[in-house]
Amino acid sequence: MKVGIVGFPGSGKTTIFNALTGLRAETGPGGKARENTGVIKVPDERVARLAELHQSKKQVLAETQFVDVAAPPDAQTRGGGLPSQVLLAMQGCEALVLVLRGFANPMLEAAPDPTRELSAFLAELILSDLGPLENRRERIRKETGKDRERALLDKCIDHLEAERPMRALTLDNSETTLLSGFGLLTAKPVLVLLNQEEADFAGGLPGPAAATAEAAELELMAISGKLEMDIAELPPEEQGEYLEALGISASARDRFVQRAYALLDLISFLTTGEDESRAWPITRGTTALKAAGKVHSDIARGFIRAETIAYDDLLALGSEKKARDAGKMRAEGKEYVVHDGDVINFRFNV
Ligand SMILES: Nc1nc2c(ncn2[C@@H]2O[C@H](COP(=O)(O)OP(=O)(O)OP(=O)(O)O)[C@@H](O)[C@H]2O)c(=O)[nH]1
Ligand SMILES: [Mg+2]
Repeated sequence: MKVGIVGFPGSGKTTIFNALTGLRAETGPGGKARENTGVIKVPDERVARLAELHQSKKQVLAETQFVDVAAPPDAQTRGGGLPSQVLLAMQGCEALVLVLRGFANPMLEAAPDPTRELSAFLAELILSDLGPLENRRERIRKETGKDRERALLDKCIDHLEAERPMRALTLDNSETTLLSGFGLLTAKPVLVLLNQEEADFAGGLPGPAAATAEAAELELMAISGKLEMDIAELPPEEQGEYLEALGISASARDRFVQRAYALLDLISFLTTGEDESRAWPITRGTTALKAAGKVHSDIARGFIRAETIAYDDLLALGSEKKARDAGKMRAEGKEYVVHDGDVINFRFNV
């Protein structure tokens, strides 16, 4: 699972990356050239309970990789839009955190205007999706046997031209498969983070930015990147004291991570056995076949079925055998949409 932290220069991407990962990547213009990568473990008590049940030797939590997507200084822009390296890096991510600048940055002349940044960035994403779809439509314009694909491309292009994200378009499985090679950016879940001064929190979310996010059907969350980063960089034993002094009870980073996980529509399925009990992060809507591919590409290739028990059923009944006897084990196929907490045993041909 890879989440890209994206946004315009100087919005605080690296600061927020540091806050999330507890790493110390260089902020400010000097840090621009590098793409920073860090990993966080998602707290999940279900893993420990499953490990207990099966005497697993190992417990593995879901990991989410965060990438601070910054444009290198010599980046090529595409028609005045986002640099191609940035678009490519975003395509490699399964979800995006869009950072808007809500604070006065002394390195930048422009006053903060998060509402404008939000609409401008979303427009960039739509433009970058239209390009390859239009190229493809042109290429297959006269080919026979492509009527379905042409109709699909027409539908997507009309939708995007109406300034709507692919995320909001209902597609069936075969349509999703046809589009999977395009890496469409507006199909990815997006969490919008308004990065503002701590002192500005009292006023709540600024109305215009909130309205723009709502119109785009996106969740908006306000944070103070700088404050969160300062907390994350303190030694663990001092974090508690500092939080207490600020009147915050839970660890800021944990709250932030859990919120981000939920808002980005990330869920976990579970695998368990003597070797290990493990949580695997996926986006909501992932099929059993794709989930199998997360565990191992061989499992996806030889996929037979996904033997699935809901975590709550397995725990209530106490064992796989009892769950099976009680009719709680389902044999699911490739197209099954995996739920949060599904305990899955993949059957596959080698
Ligand atoms: N006052 C204030 N400053 C912040 C906040 N977040 C980031 N900054 C500062 O703004 C500057 C830019 O922050 P970065 O995190 O480097 O921004 P960035 O988006 O990674 O910038 P580029 O990589 O150059 O695109 C730094 O000097 C940060 O210290 C904040 O919440 N409040
Ligand atoms: Mg940066």
